[in-house]
Amino acid sequence: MSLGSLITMDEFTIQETRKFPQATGELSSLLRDLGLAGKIINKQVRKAGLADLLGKHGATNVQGEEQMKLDVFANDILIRILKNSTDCAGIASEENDNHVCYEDTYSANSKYVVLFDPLDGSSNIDVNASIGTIFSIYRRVSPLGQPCTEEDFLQPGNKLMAAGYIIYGSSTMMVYATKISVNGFTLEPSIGEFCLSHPNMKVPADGKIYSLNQGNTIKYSEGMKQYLNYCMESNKEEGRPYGHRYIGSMVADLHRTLIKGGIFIYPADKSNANGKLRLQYECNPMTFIVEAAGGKGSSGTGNILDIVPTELHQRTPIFIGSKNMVNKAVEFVKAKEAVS
Ligand code: AHM
Ligand code: MG
Repeated sequence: MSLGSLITMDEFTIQETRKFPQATGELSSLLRDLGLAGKIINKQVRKAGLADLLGKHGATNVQGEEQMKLDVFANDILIRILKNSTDCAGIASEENDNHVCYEDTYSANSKYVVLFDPLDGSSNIDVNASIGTIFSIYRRVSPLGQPCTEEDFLQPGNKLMAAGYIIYGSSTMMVYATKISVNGFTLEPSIGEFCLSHPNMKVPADGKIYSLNQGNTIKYSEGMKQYLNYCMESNKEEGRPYGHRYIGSMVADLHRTLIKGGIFIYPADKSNANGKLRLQYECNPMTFIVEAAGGKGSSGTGNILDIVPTELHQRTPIFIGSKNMVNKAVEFVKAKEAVS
């Protein structure tokens, strides 16, 4: 494709917004700000090995996890860019204990709040594997003109206005979803713009890949163990045994799932009743994206998007990806729970 025929993410978003006469353009400009943060983070990720950006930062975050230098850099950039944005009332980050309210007049009058995991999959940073930034955008419920409140950030996923991710992989891509579609944009480095490369993304209803940390099997429930056996069992007609792929970076594992189909699971286990992944920073935005693309996300007991959060950093088990595969996995888990 020649440079002249590319559609930039900004052009695309503005064209889409025009379909809704009541739209004010604030959401588009917020997406542009997030894209800008993604470009800056991308620049640092690409030269991390040369710029002394690999390795640990020396501190731990609110969840007791060690922060990497790039985690801290990405978090600072997002907080700063969204503060300068005229369309964001405040943020909540996986790396911060509490939400942050921007108290200047522009921000206090902004109707959106943004939540993010600045650099997901950070254990992959030092080994040069794909990592990503995950974001979600809610319309605030607190009154305009005043600082935002924690309530704005504790909304269920079914209230999301938009969600997306930026993946720093073999190329850099930004994928974002609104309720009506999911579109992917690849960063064209020569012009520094995300350009439409994956229009109207759809998750196939079935897939042939299961993705989870199989090393944890000993801690899984009986239902989960039986589902794993099902995945590994031979059944020519159903295309089993399925292939197993696990990068250990949710963004990367789900980007593959979005394109090729399959299932990604981070279940509850004997040591973690709610699994590992965070509802507000990882599971809600990813489920919103996958559902807008025709797939499904479940906690094993219900839809992820229907969970009403009670705290910012809460966790949930997740089964997400191709609809039929998610239904099957949840069937196994539920059936076993019913008899035990
Ligand atoms: P992080 O937000 O601290 O990077 O942790 C989240 C990551 C996910 O990207 C990934 O799916 C999961 O942790 C991998 O965990 P595990 O190493 O237990 O398999
Ligand atoms: Mg994460």
